[in-house]
Amino acid sequence: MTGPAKQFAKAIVRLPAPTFAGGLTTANLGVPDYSLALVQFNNYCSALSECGLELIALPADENYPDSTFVEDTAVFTDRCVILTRPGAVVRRGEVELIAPTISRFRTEVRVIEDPGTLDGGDVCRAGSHFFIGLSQRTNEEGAQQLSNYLAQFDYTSSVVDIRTDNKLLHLKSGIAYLSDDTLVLNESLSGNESFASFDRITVPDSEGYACNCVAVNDRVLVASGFPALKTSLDQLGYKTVALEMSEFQKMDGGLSCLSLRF
Ligand code: CIR
Repeated sequence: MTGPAKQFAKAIVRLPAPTFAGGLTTANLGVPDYSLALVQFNNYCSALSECGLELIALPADENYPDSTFVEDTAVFTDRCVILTRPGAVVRRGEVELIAPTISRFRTEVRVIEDPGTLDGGDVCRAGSHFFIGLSQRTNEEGAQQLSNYLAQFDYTSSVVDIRTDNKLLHLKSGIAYLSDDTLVLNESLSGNESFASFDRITVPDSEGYACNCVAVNDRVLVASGFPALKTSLDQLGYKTVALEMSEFQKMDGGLSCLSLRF
């Protein structure tokens, strides 16, 4: 139905800024260590390169502590790219900052406009279908604008309301599409009827952070320290690559947030 995982050729990343610890967070896991964040970021970039991706690495911008989480600024598809309007006002300038780079790779560029808000972390592509999370960051107008743009390019979409789930910042905090109609899902989402037709790998609440894994070509990047999900994926034949993410977890960020893959 939705088909194999997307094959990616490139990824845009942005170096964490020295002001990284000043970003938004609800995690209560302490202050991130900037030097360690840089090490973890470099390992993440190496893993993407080993998956065969060419990296477009942008410089740090200390005016935007969360700007390393580039995923929230755009939604890439094969046919178009949609620039977002992040729900957190302090992050809105990140879109303008990255737009010239993004526009180099797609001629069809659309923009989410006021009063819509949308974070890329709320958008999960599953083949030619896109799940759009309604969250504390993405509102109904933003989701509707994205859905309209996607329809113009023959993609389908549906909305998943996670506004009452206080464990999920974004939809992709609790869901990842692997390939061939298989989803990794947080316990709280796995019974949601939106996903009923998919094969589901359910992640226990104790490993909630691990849901944000990323299928990149023939591998799946997973956060280190979450053995239940890694073991399930290994047993199903996925080639997993475990990466330390502790410093990004402290800022509510996961593996998908650190790159725009296309
Ligand atoms: C924020 O709260 O906006 C950042 N500290 C974390 C963003 C994580 N992005 C994502 O899940 N796509």
